[in-house]
Amino acid sequence: MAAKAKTYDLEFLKKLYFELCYYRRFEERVLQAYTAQKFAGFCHVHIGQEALCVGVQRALKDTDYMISAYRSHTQAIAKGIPGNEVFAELFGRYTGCAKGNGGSMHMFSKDRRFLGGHGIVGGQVPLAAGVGFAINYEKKDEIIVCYMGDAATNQGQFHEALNMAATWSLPCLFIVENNRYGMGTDIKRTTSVDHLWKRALAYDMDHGEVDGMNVLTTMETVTEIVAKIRKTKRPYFLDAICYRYKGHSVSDPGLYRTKEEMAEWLGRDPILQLGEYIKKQKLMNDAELKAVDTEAKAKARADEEWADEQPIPPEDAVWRYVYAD
Ligand SMILES: Cc1ncc(C[n+]2csc(CCOP(=O)(O)OP(=O)(O)O)c2C)c(N)n1
Ligand SMILES: [Mg+2]
Repeated sequence: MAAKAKTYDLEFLKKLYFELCYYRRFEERVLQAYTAQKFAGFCHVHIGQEALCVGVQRALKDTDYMISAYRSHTQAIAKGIPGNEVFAELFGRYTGCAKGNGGSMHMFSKDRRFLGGHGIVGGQVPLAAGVGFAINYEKKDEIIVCYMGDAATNQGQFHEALNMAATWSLPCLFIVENNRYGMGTDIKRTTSVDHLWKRALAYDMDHGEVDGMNVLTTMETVTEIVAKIRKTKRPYFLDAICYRYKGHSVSDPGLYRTKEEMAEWLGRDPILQLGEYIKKQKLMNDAELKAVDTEAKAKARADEEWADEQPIPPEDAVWRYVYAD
């Protein structure tokens, strides 16, 4: 782990470690539940990319907004939607965060300011610019974080939205979760630039790159960026380097990746890295780290068990929420 000047106390590091483990264990249960046909539709997990969602959330206020793509179960939890309501949403239950209407790709909470869960690649990017416009219009101090995948940066609407965000100086933090693949396609085959932050140059937008596998580096970098956005009201484009350990979706066996590549990235596992850092600081030992993980596993299990008991929506609910109230 990058040795930063800052030091963190045990309680804080333990919380970060718990969150990383919880998101991992949560998603493992999601995969098992899908395989056991407890729910249908698409299912994209975030396993391997947890450091980003933990690190970014630490830099935000509850009043900030977040919007994302379809790989967003754990981002929704990080933004404050309880894990049991995310699980219930996966199962299409009435107490799910979107009343069972959304499912895996469409987590949503107006109260928690998590504005989806979007299945159209890049579809959330202009929406984020719109929210940024509204924040400015209402003269608020909030920002919006807009996550997207690397492939989304080849979408037309991405470029239109970045242009407007830069032109109108909107308080948007665009974060590319650069896991280097769009479904099974290596970005080298589809993308003209070697570093995705270069996309921002075309719009004269502030930009940077971060090791998105390292939770402390991510948290520190994003905290600085968010402070800058609040101060300057200018948008920022962050290329966050990361890797997903599972297939694009549950139906993808991932045959386009080599064992060597996978092994290299497994060596950078965010949970492993933070654990090593904590041990090096002599704050916890292996057994204590394992106890945190066990607690995380139990929480993920309780979320699913709660969701199992929840009611399905009543029949007339199918007619509700078709149009906004
Ligand atoms: C406009 C559009 N085109 C194609 C698809 C099909 N599709 C779904 S996910 C995906 C790849 C996206 O990859 P990336 O943006 O890198 O996100 P990741 O899955 O790696 O998180 C594609 C092409 C879609 N959902 N929307
Ligand atoms: Mg990708």
